[in-house]
Amino acid sequence: MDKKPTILFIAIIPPAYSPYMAASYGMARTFDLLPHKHSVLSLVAWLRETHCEGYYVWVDSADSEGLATIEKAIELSEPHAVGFSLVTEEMMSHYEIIKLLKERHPELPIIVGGPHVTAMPEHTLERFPLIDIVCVGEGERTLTEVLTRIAAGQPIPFLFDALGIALRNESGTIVVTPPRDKIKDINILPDPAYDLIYDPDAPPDERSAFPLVCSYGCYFHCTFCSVEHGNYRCLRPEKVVERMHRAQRKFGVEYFAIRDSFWPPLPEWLDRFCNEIERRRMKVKFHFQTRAGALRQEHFERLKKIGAQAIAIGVEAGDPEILKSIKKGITVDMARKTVAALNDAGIFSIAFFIFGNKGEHHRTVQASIDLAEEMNPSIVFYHVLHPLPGAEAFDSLPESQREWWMSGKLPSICELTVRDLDRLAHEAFIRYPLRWDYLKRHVLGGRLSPEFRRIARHIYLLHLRKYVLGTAERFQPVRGAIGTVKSALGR
Ligand code: B12
Ligand code: SF4
Repeated sequence: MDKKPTILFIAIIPPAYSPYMAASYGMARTFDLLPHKHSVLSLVAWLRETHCEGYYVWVDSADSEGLATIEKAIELSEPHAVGFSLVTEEMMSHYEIIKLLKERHPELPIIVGGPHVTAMPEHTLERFPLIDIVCVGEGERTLTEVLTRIAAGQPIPFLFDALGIALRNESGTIVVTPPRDKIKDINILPDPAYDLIYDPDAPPDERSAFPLVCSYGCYFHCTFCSVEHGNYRCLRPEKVVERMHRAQRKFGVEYFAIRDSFWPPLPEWLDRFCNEIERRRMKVKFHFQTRAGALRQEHFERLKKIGAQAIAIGVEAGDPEILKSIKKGITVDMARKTVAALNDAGIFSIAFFIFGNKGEHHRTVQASIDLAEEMNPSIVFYHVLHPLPGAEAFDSLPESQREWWMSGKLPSICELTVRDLDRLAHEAFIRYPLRWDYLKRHVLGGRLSPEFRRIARHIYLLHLRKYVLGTAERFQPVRGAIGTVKSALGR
């Protein structure tokens, strides 16, 4: 039998990768132990339904060991093409792999997709000459067509009539083809190919979260965000529960990382989701990010009962003017009410803020810090704005700064420098839990479960240690002694 059109996906996943509640917190639960790309799992599942095949290999870095692992995967899978799913910050590191690959396998076409290259298809082909095809936007149907035609022996320039890609034509000119229609009903998509990340020697336990995405697109227009705005579509809640059920039975998954930009799509959707979990008497654990103002305390109480562990919200800014200007569509008051409801329900609450949006200055940064402390979630993360290709914030950069991600020199779009923003974010982060209100709500009292109370205590103690060591370090005479203490503590 002829070999099916086959692609091998490659990713670099640094060993200590662990977002949000990072392993550096020394916690048993890191909330997202499997930072694998949902895109790869979705695409491979779709390929298998359309008479193609996909494999996935991930390595720690582009070193010789990583390369040997990739070589082995190529030997075993004999792909017709190699694929990469890329966000902006991965572009440069993954291009190192592409360079090494092309030296060894010049005949293998390199196909890339994901939010970064979707935002800059022409730039990708211009500045990264070893990339052959860019998939612009949703990849399922595009990849099936492109891969099938490549496997049938069509040279890449002949694919100029495939929709939703960018490529070089016969004369070497870069061509972006017309967009492909989106999949209208995403309920037709198969379950993600979880087998790609399932390791029978280390079956999932409650510390390993399997990713779950219930929606495509987004109907909001936040200026710092590069998702495709509009075209929001979601799975039926019963379909999602069915997927979770199958993943539990097939792979023993206990914990799901729901990775939608915001979840649930609507309160009524959530009711149906909860009903279905209860009807099936499923025992699951999960975390997700919701929007301020979307849910009330009774929702959180119900969610806690059916297994919600931690819930995050993107508050972004404490200054009402900044909040309005970034088009988040929420108010400070909505954020206050949501965090209060989460805390009252005893769910571990996480709030995200961004420092450095347009118009930011010392006073507005302070307003964010004040709001965070007033709301008093279980943990706060202050991020410095990255003006990402595809986001409105990126368009406000002068031409000369639009390749910042290639040099790694992050530009600022406000009057504070990135260095200032970094320092303010770091200091506020360390100080955040060091308050009596924090201790009272999350460590000594409140409704968190014993497990999460332990996590909050750990956060408190870790930050206290960092704060004390950091403060003492500023005094010249004790610097040496602090260095010794630090190395004794292993940090
Ligand atoms: C879940 C998620 C995460 C998860 C998992 C990340 C992951 N690697 O999958 C976590 C929490 C770990 C995470 C971390 C980060 N994320 Co994130 N994340 C998302 C989120 C909410 C959903 C992504 C998703 O799974 N979508 C569903 C899949 C099916 O869609 P998709 O990825 O777009 O893929 C489709 C197409 O793009 C295409 N496609 C994708 N790859 C390929 C490859 C080929 C060959 C082809 C043909 C097609 C194709 O086909 C797919 C199916 O249609 C998006 C926002 C969003 N709503 O999309 C942000 C988003 C992707 N993240 C973003 C960012 C910035 C980050 C971080 C850098 C944040 C940080 N500072 O730490 C890190 C980087 C981590 C990393 N190395 O990937 C940005 C990326 C912007 C950009 N210009 O690159 C986004 C778009 C949000 C934003 N702020 O704008 N993230
Ligand atoms: S940040 Fe805003 S635009 Fe981006 S996914 Fe979330 S709600 Fe949508």
